[in-house]
Amino acid sequence: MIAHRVHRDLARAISAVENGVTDYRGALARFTALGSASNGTTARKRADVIGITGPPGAGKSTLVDRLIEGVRAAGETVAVIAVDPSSPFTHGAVLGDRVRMQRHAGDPGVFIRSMASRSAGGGLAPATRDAVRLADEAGFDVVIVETVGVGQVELEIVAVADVIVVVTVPALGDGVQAIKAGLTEIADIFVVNMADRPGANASATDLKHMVREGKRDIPVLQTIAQDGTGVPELLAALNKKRDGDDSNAVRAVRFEIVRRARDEAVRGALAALDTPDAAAVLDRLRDHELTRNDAIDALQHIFGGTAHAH
Ligand SMILES: Nc1nc2c(ncn2[C@@H]2O[C@H](COP(=O)(O)OP(=O)(O)O)[C@@H](O)[C@H]2O)c(=O)[nH]1
Ligand SMILES: [Mg+2]
Repeated sequence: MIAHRVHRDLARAISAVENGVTDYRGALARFTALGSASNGTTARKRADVIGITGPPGAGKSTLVDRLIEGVRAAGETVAVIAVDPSSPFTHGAVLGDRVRMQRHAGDPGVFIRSMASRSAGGGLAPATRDAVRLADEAGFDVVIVETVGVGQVELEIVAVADVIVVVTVPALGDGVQAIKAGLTEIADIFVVNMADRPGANASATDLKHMVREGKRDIPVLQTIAQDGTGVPELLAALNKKRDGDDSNAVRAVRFEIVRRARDEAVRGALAALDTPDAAAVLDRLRDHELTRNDAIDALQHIFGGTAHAH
């Protein structure tokens, strides 16, 4: 069980990282209940982080609610971080998530937190990763991260999750196509939710065919999140992945290294754009002395020079 003060400190620590007041380490130092929860004499097992991603409305939150139930029934504690990529000012879906999982409020073995994803490009905000680590420090056995799968977001879940469940729904039409565009690389388990709707078998069969073309063995399951049908099978598949080898760690580290390189390159480009040389090119662009392509070529030249100078 997780002590009340740990819940309180975890909530405060996540707010602090979300608001940019501090980072993960700073939060640990400030909210000491988190550290003391995990700084026992014996080495503590890290939390298993389960990523749940898929299109809006696929039933992810409903499914997470069922998973909470299953994890608790097995005697484990669980923290849920629900990331909503919509505007931080319109907490609509975030509120919806809270309502859906509300029945677990009051259970000290369950922590639920919604976060707005504010990073540019709709990616998982760095605060999300910090929140996951803080929930781990707080001593939860399982951390579930729900993200709306849009473009980069479902890829970024790779960096935080040990197991990734991609949730889809029957007969999305081009849904399977969209999934083909990269999701087979990140999915450890496919779920066709809303199996009470027509087309579920066909969708599952499509996915199974697709999986067979790839190298990895990805189970394809059907669920009805609303009544819990198929959830025991999903829990079993999750437990099997949790007990398996840590191949996802390799993937996560690769992803993180590439991400850092990309961030570094972006910082470099922004700095180069701030130089007087670049400003002069942009002035000439504004004054119609250069075309856009000319300006881009000129700036590339400057960036190349900057890169060599370093
Ligand atoms: N028919 C049906 N509806 C479902 C199922 N699972 C969830 N829903 C409903 O679908 C809507 C969206 O669910 P939600 O969990 O918020 O989806 P999310 O946006 O992916 O988190 C809600 O009204 C749910 O009650 C299901 O298996 N079958
Ligand atoms: Mg949701």
